[in-house]
Amino acid sequence: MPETVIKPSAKTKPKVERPKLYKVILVNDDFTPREFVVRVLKAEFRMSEDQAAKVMMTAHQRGVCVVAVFTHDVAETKATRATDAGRAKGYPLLFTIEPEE
Ligand code: NFA
Repeated sequence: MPETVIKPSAKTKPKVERPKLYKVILVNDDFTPREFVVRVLKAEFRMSEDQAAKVMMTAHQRGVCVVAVFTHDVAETKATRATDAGRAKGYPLLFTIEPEE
């Protein structure tokens, strides 16, 4: 018995949306100890000692350094946690986020 095949009248556009990405930025200051910045980068962003030291020194010398790129939620959570880790010790350490491109 032949089947009736109903063809969709309109094609649905396959839409695979990529989430917008955000950079987490480390901002230099004159007070937070270098070793503390490195410790926070290792703990919150799972960096090696070498990676963390490079990022810290780049921010120290240039004013800012991109730490990593994440979806909005993750970027915001990590930036907040890392900033709070400094605040808990009385340091003005600051991590901000900004949209990529
Ligand atoms: N500039 C800080 C110091 O000399 C170190 C630092 C680097 C702080 C990067 C914040 C961000 N102790």
